[in-house]
Amino acid sequence: MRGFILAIAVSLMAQVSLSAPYGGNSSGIPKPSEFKKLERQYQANIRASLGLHGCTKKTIRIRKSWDDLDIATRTDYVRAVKCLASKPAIVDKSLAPGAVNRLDDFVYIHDNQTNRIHISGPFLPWHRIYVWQMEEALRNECGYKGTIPYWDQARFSQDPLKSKVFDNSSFGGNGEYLPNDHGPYDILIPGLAINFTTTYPAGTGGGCVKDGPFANFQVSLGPTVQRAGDKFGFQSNPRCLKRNFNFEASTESLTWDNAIKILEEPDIASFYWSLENLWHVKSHQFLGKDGLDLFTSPNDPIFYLLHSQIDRLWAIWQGQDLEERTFAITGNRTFFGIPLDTAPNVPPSNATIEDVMDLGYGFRPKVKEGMPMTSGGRCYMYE
Ligand SMILES: [Cu+2]
Repeated sequence: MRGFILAIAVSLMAQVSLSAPYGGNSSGIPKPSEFKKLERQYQANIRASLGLHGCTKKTIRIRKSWDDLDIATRTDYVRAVKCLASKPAIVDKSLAPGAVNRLDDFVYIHDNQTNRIHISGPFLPWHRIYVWQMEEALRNECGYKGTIPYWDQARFSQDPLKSKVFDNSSFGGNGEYLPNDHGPYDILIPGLAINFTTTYPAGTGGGCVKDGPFANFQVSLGPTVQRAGDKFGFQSNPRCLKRNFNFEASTESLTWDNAIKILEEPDIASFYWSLENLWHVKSHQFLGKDGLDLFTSPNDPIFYLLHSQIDRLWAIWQGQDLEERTFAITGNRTFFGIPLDTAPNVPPSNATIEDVMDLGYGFRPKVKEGMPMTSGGRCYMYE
C-alpha cells in the first residue's frame, strides 16, 4: 500500500513538473497585479451599474478565457461552430454568391463593410455587435449554452501554442509549412480611391490546418487578392482553412506589459491606437493567412475569440469610468480616412456616435448602439 501511494505521489510530481513551464503555473504567465486592479475596477463598476430590470446581476452573461473553460464547454463550443457551418447561408445570394453556410453569412457581412469598420471610428462598436450576433447565433441556432470566450494571448505570449486555444480539442495548430507560400505578402486593399498596399509578414506555415477539429475545414469567401470580376471575394472559392503562425507578433507584442499600457491610456484616441497597433493587428498577424485577411478573417473560427479579447480590453478601459468613456469615439468614417472608390469626392470626415452602421440583413444600428455592454439588447461582462 505504501509503495502504491508513493508511486502515485511520484507520478503526480512528474506530471506537475511536465505541465508547469511557467514556474509552477500551468495557466500561463500570471496576471500582473496592475492588470487585476483594472479588471476588478471594471467588474465592480459594471455590477454597480446594473438595475433590477433588463440586464441584472442574475441575467448577465459571463465571458471567460478559453484557457479557463472545461473540456465539455470547449467541445460544445466547437460543436456549435460546426453546426453553423452545416446550416445553409441566408444572405441574399445575389450579394454573396459564394456564401455556403451560416458562418459564411458572417464572413460576408464583415467583408462587405471592411473599408468602413477598420482603422475607423466604428471599429469597436461594429465588432462588439458582430461578436454578440455570433454569440446569439451559436445559442439560438445551435443550442450552445455559453458565451464567446476570449483568447487571452498575454498568458502565453512567450509560448503561444501552450494555450488551449490551439490544442487538438479546440482550434488546432499551425498550417502546413509551405516553402514557397509563407510570405511576406503585399496586398492591395480593394475599394479605396487610392492604391493602398499593405504587407502581411512572413510566417512559419502557410498551408492547410492539419490537426484538431478544423483540419481541412472548408472556407469559401475571399481571400483578398483582386481577381477579375471578384473584387471583394464574394464569389465561391472553396478551399481549406490556412494558417501561418508568426511567433514574433506574440512574443514581442501580445504581452502583459502591453495589455497594461493599452488599458492605462488616458483618452480614447491614445487607447484606440495602442489597442490597434500593439494588440489587434498583432493578434491577426500571429494567426496569418485566412485569419490575417483584412476582409475575410472571420473565416478562421479563432476570429471570434480574438475579437472577444479586443472587446474585453475596450470593456475594461470603458469600465474605469463608464460615464465618461462608454460613448467616447475617435477616428474617421473609412479606413485611415481614405475615400472609397465608390465615393472618391466625399470626405470621410470624423465619425460620430450618430452615424449608421451596416451589420447585414438590413440591420442598421447607430454607432452609439454598439457601445454599452449591458443595454441595447446585450448583457454580458468579462471575467
Ligand atoms: Cu474586423
